[in-house]
Amino acid sequence: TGDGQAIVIFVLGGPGAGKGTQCANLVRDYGFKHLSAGDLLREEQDRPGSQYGDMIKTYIKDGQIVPMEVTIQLLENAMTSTIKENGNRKFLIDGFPRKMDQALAFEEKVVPSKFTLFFDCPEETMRERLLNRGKTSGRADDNEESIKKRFRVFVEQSKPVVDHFASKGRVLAVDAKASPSEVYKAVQTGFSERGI
Ligand code: UP5
Ligand code: MG
Repeated sequence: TGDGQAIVIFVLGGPGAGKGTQCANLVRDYGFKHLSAGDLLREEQDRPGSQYGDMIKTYIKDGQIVPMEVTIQLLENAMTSTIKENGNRKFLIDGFPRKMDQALAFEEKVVPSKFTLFFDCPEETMRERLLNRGKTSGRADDNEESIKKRFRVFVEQSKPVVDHFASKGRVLAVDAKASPSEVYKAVQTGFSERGI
């Protein structure tokens, strides 16, 4: 694919843990390209003529995980065009992999990740953040019902991915309850400990 030399950090954490917020800081200070799987799916959903639009819409509203072929293809396309356009090979892949099969497929077919940055946050805190954001976000899944489903999918399917990587010593876990700037400080400390 030509993405073989890319440096990939997976950014995981429950819905509303602050993945997107912290990725923006890392883009500013470290020159990463931020690829949010959720954002890419929402863009594909809205792309005129997309054969996946309706499917993606249904999955997102239900908090379910879109079949991995679609998401991996969107990520690979975005990586390839970033590398081609500006030579940047440093990627934060946010909100992916969300399921064990996705983790294995991506690391085998695209590129192994350097490590996973995990934002650890209690559900109650995430819930408050999402309901608050839902007042203005326009996101179809920022409502009580969808949030409940997203939490369940995270616990049952996505957290096991984090646990798997952690068992191999491949996770930088950060407490995500504090203010954005305090969380970011912990991220920076962890990055410098890893030579980044
Ligand atoms: N906020 C952030 N940090 C804060 C802090 N420290 N203190 C106080 N407030 C804080 O933050 C959420 C809100 O909290 C914001 O208002 C922010 O200001 C505030 P954000 O940074 O957006 O959190 P994030 O973790 O990015 O939350 P997000 O809602 O994006 O997480 P999800 O994982 O639920 O969403 P995502 O877009 O990744 O996925 C959506 C759906 O897409 C999934 O449910 C699934 O259906 C589908 N999907 C797939 O199928 N496959 C994939 O691979 C990826 C997604
Ligand atoms: Mg996000």
